[in-house]
Amino acid sequence: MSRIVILTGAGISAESGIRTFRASDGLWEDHRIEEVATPEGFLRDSALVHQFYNARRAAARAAQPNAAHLALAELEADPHHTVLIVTQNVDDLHERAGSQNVIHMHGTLVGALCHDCGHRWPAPEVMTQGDLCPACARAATRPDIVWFGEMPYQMDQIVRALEAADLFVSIGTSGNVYPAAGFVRDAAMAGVQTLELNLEPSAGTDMFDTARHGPATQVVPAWVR
Ligand code: BV8
Repeated sequence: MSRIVILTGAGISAESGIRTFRASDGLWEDHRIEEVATPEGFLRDSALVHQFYNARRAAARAAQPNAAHLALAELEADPHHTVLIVTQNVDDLHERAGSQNVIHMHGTLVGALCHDCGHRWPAPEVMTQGDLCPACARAATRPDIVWFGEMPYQMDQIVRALEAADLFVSIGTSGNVYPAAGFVRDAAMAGVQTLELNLEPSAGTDMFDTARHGPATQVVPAWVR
C-alpha cells in the first residue's frame, strides 16, 4: 500500500475552462489578485471582492471535471494506494470527479464565513456585502477563502501526511505561493519521492526528483495508468 500526497493548483482545472492566475497575469478586471484576495482588500471594498468571487463561483459551477480530475479519483479508488489530495483550488472539481479525500487548504467557493463570529454555512450562488450572518445577524459575511496573509487550513494534517508519504506529486501549480510551494522541500527532507506534473517547469521544478511536462489531461492519466 503506497501513501500518495498530491498537491494541485489552478493548472489542473485549466482544461475545464477555469482561468489560472498566471493566464490572467495575476489580474482580474484590472485589479491585482493579491489586492482583491486579501482581508485588507475585503475591508476596503467588500462589494468588489464579492463580485470577484461571484464570478469565480459561476465559472466553477459551469465547469466540468476533466480527465486529470477523473484519473486522480480513479487512483484513489485503487486499493493499492491511499491518496490525499491537497488542493490550492477553490473549485469543487475534484469532488465532482469522485475524489473523497480532499483538503482545500485555501478554502472553497461553496463556503461562506462570518468575518465577525466565524460561523460557516453553504454559500449562496451570489453573495453581497449586505448578506447577514445566519448566526450573529451581522453584515460581515465573506467567502470561506484563505486570502494572502491568512493561515491556510489544516496545515498540521497536511505536513503530517507529507512526512509520512511514499510519494509527493505536484500537479498544475506554478510554485509561487507559500506554504504550498514549500511542500516539495518538506517532502524531500523527509525522504519522500517527489514528482512534478505540469504544463511547464514550475518555479520549484529543480527540487523534484522527476518531472513530466504537458497538459494535465495527458500527463496525469498517463502517470496514473
Ligand atoms: C500565509 C485563494 C502566513 C484565493 C490563494 C507578503 C505579504 C503577505 C504574505 C506574503 C508575502 N510574501 C509572501 C507571502 C506569503 C504568501 C505568498 O506566498 N505570496 C506570494 C504571492 C509570494 N502566502 C500567503 O499569504 C499564505 N498565507 O503565508 O500565511 C501566516 C502565518 C501565521 C498566521 C497567519 C498567516 C496564503 C496564500 C493563499 C492565498 N490564497 N487562493 C483565491 O483563489 O481567490 S492563492 C491562489 O494563488 C491559489 O490558491 C494558488 O495557491 C495561487 C496560484 O497558484 P497556482 O495554483 O499555481 O496557479 P498559477 O496560475 O500561478 O499557476 C498555474 C500553473 O498551472 C502554471 O505553472 C501553469 O504552467 C500550469 N498550467 C496551466 N495550464 C495547465 C497547467 N498545467 C497542466 N495542464 C494545463 N492545462
